Amino acid sequence: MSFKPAENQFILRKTINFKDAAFVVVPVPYEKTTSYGQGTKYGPPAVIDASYQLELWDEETKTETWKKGIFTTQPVNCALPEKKFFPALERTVEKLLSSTKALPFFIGGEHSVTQGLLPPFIKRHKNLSILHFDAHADLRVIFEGSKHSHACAVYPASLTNKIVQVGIRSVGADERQFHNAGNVTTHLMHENLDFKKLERDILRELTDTVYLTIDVDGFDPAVMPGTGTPQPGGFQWHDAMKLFKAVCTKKRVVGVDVMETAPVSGSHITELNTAKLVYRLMGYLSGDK
Ligand SMILES: [Mn+2]
Repeated sequence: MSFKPAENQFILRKTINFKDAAFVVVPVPYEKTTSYGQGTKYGPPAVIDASYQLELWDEETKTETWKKGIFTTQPVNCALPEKKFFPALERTVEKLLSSTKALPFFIGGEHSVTQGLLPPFIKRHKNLSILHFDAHADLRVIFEGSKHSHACAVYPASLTNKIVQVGIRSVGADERQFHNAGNVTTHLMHENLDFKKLERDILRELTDTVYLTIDVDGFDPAVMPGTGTPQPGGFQWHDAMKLFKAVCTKKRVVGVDVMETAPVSGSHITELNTAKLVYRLMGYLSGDK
């Protein structure tokens, strides 16, 4: 089976054949549990619109990554009630993984979406580990009445899979027992400002097969101002790129999600930077290992 192309394709307006894609972009504009700033549901279309402002030649990777083939699907239906949405999302991801060898990039949407994305990857890949880039630990069992809250994004996966967290500078009293415990290794931001050491540590802690989940609030708010729950003191652009490059070139990355872009009226910074991040990661993932 194949997926229907979106009207607006990431980076290029021209639609390629689904079967020719090296990367599949899946917009997931889901927003139900945002607890502070709102607007993540507007993230995916804003990121795709912003992608047209990027140069096709990436000045760092020195490649025209679009030539590898990027196919953007129509957005996932996010109008379902919470209880139905997550099983439906899992089925969609399962179908996607059975239909293509292309590497999926999911664009959110609030971070709880990751709970619906991960199970098919966990089923398929033995010993999958998760690199979790975020300001927040997202390890709550339940938050404001929902297990599918953005504040619980990686808790279910932490019960079965290795999770390595970076950028973390906000941990709640009700989740602190889960950070640096069980399957979770948490690199608190202020304790890990030696980024060369951090890179060595995460490469050692991750298994060979990695899923990368990125909350844009892992970056400093100067880099990503448009996000629901910002925290001061996050990653600067180049420090984060070095870490991502190391992981993308030294591990087998099987899936990526980039979540929590919430456009700010009158400013395009966050969606443009998110689009650049997505294109850059595709560039890192295009090289030979
Ligand atoms: Mn976060």
